[in-house]
Amino acid sequence: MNRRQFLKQCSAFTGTLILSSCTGSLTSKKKTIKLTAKKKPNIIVLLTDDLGYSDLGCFNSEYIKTPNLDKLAAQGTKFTSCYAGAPLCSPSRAALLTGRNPARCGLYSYIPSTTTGHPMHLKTNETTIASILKKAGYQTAHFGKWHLNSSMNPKDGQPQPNDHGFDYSYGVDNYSRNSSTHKMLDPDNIWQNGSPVEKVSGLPADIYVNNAIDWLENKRDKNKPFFQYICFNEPHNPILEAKDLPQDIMKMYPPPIPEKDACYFATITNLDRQIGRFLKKLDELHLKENTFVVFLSDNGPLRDYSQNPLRGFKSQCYEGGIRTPGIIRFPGYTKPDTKNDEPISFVDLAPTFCKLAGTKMPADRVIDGTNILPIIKGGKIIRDAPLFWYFYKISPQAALREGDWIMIAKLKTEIPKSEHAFFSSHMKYIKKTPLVNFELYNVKNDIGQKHNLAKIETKRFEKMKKKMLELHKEVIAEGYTWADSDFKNTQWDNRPK
Ligand SMILES: [Ca+2]
Repeated sequence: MNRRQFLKQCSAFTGTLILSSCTGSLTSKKKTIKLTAKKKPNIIVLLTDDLGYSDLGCFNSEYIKTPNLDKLAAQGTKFTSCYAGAPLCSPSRAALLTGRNPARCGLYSYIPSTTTGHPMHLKTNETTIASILKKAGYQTAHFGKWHLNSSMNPKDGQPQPNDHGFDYSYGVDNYSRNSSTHKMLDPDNIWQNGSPVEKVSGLPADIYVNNAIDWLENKRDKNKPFFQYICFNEPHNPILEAKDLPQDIMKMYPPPIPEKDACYFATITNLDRQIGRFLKKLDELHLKENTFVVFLSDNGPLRDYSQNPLRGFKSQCYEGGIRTPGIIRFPGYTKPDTKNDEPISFVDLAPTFCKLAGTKMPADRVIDGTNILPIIKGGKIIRDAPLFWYFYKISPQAALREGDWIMIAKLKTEIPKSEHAFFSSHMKYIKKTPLVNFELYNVKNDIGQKHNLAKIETKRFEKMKKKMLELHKEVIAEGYTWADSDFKNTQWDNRPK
């Protein structure tokens, strides 16, 4: 029985059974955790952009100073096998918000930036965790990079954060940018709840933390729980220039460190400083104890060395593209200064937040993630299906993790590199191209994926290959087909057919 048939069968039973079976939380029943807090916990996601696995002090960076995130890790748990939803921005964010493989949601690649009218977006028939939490009595607020549509102007007709369950939104479609200087400094493309905001002075991390603090202090109803989804632009390219960064931070990275590297390091240290300012405000507002905080990166880095000791980069399904630094602090659940190497993924967040809020994920669709509270508490779970990644653009295009093992595969042919954006003509390729060249790694012993054990672990290889092929077939069959008509009257029409 495949998972879709299973889902169909589930729907004959009661809601409780549907949820527990289809999200894999039957297993977690064995280790039931009762939420004893009278008040529903607040939930905060701190999401960075293209931050590498070794770009934080607490994740073994040789150079980059991140005292505030190191402190957060010391107060909670560092997750060393934490996976993004995809090796690229838009699909990864779709996975975080829906708990589903992004290909199921029709998010196959990044959404080209601002005013281009690219049609790909997160459709409103997807149910986000913000919508679910809102129904459960939460206030929901989004800050910063959205990247699930190509325009934050509601008149352009694409769903906005407000259409996906956020009561409040203050951010940008993709980059924060000043239209005159084309820099991230002093952006003039921020939208607030569907209306444009005048130019705002400063760096994006400072601006979004200012707004997130203002929301906490002045805009929310203090009697209700909240969900803050704070999405930073840093340290994504273009890297900020030395003169635009705080000078006291630049002085931490003097020559002979090359200026380009110094600016990258300083960008992350400033990001850390802003996150520290935000966390200090949580303390001052006495919110620390009943708040679940998770820190993540949406995908691996482009910059060499930032991925160490992993293989591969952003856009690839090797570990360097999908494994991210993960930190969770949730007093009473996480033990201070602990490290956890159990695999967890963006798709697990929505089911976990549902559990925290005492509510359920939608029962009418496949949810790929699982409630990971047992892991956060130091235990283990058995998943209903292995974690699976698929990103059609760059080889290798698929990964499947089961226990300590990860299988990698490539698509039989590749889309020409010149076709960087997603076009409707790619649909045929996405739907029809088979996976080939399977590789197998034990990432517990071989985190750098240097030793392909496909010809040694033959039984495991065949078993995992079968599961990967099944999952690939399933998510591709479910994913929306973007048609030529979706691209009509946009500047993306008349592209390669
Ligand atoms: Ca990214």
